[in-house]
Amino acid sequence: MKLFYSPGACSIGIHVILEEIGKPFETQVVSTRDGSNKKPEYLAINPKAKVPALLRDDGTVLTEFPVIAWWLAKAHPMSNLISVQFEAEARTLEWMDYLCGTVHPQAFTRQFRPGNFAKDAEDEPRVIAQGKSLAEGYLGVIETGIAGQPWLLSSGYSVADAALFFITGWALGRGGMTLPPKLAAHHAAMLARPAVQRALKREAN
Ligand SMILES: N[C@@H](CCC(=O)N[C@@H](CS)C(=O)NCC(=O)O)C(=O)O
Repeated sequence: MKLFYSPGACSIGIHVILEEIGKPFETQVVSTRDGSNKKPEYLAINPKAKVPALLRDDGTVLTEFPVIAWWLAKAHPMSNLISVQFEAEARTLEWMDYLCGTVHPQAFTRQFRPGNFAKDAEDEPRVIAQGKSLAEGYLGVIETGIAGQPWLLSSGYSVADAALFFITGWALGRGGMTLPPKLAAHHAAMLARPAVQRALKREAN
């Protein structure tokens, strides 16, 4: 398998999941900062021009964070990255959809790429402020919904925690936010995991 990622992007969550699984995998940096994701070489791999993308051993490429995470967890059941209980699996997917489909684009893409939303350059500060305000609200929803102490789900650590990790990382880093207590504990617990440390180290190189 090969993961296409951009350092510091949401792809860190899939990077963490691959490290948790522990099977050998390759990585290729596709920087979204320098626009490498829009170059023909990468568009041939993922026409959506987004990271993460996962090249699987059968030569096919899977995209969309929640789907890659779900597929990796189901393909490696011994890693215990998603509950085998029907309801808990649904809750895992529910969290990943919220984190990747709402919190990521509405709160953080607004702040980091305001030009995607603004009418013109003068409108960008309004878009950033809107992103910050949405982020506060969304983090409040997650804080209230954390059931696992420190993990998101009472069923235990899962791929949804890897998705939350990129959100808390952005909130603390480029977002300049202070995390509420349960989210701060979640982030600290993630940082203590050897798989997370390995992924962060590779992305820093
Ligand atoms: N729906 C996609 C979104 C992925 C996404 O937006 N990735 C960002 C990095 S965090 C990206 O590739 N941005 C590049 C761009 O929009 O130019 C998913 O869940 O995987």
